[in-house]
Amino acid sequence: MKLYTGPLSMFGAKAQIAMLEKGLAFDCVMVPFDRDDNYEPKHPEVLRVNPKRQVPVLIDDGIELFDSTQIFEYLEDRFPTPPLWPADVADRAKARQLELKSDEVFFPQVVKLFGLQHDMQSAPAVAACAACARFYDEMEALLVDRDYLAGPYSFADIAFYMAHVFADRKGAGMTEATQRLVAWRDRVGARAPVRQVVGTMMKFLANNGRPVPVFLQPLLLRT
Ligand SMILES: N[C@@H](CCC(=O)N[C@@H](CS)C(=O)NCC(=O)O)C(=O)O
Repeated sequence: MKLYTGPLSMFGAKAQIAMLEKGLAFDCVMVPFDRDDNYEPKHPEVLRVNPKRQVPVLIDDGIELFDSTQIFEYLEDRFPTPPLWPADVADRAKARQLELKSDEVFFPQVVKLFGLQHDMQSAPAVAACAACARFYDEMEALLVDRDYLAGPYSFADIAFYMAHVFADRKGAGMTEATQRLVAWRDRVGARAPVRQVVGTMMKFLANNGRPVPVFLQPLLLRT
């Protein structure tokens, strides 16, 4: 199996973590990268497989897929153990909604901040940070009776963990106001696949002279 991703790809990291959680052996191809939100030059395999010209792309024995969520679904169908969606149909539907909300409701607020780093006091930046804080409150409420967002550890946790790492990088991290969520962050962040993928990403940032979120700085000390 071959996974095409980028050194700072939030969506690629989702796929990478899931593949490691499932104990899969795969080659990880890092595509050329120039800035956070636009990679040039495009890798020819990415252009061939993905009309959206983005990573991640997964190639497995004739199956060629793009989009991290589609990759999650394929991984679960092809490698059901260990499961990363809840077994119960209703719980599974809720987990899928959470995963989608993380990518398509929360993360777009973070993307707004990419272009506003020079002016975090501006009205659009303040509004995006407030939207992130409201989302954190929503996730905090879910954790009142469980350790993970959808019950058992799932793709929903992987997606939101990665999205929130980028939110923190861009000035909209969670705070002590959401203590259960901070404990969730520590719980997810302690998993070996998460440490491996996020640790590599943080080292890439540090080696390029870019800031590393405070809560992830201990990962830089690992050999
Ligand atoms: N919905 C897609 C989003 C993929 C995406 O936005 N990929 C980014 C990297 S995180 C990308 O390739 N950006 C580079 C570009 O568009 O040039 C997914 O879940 O995979």
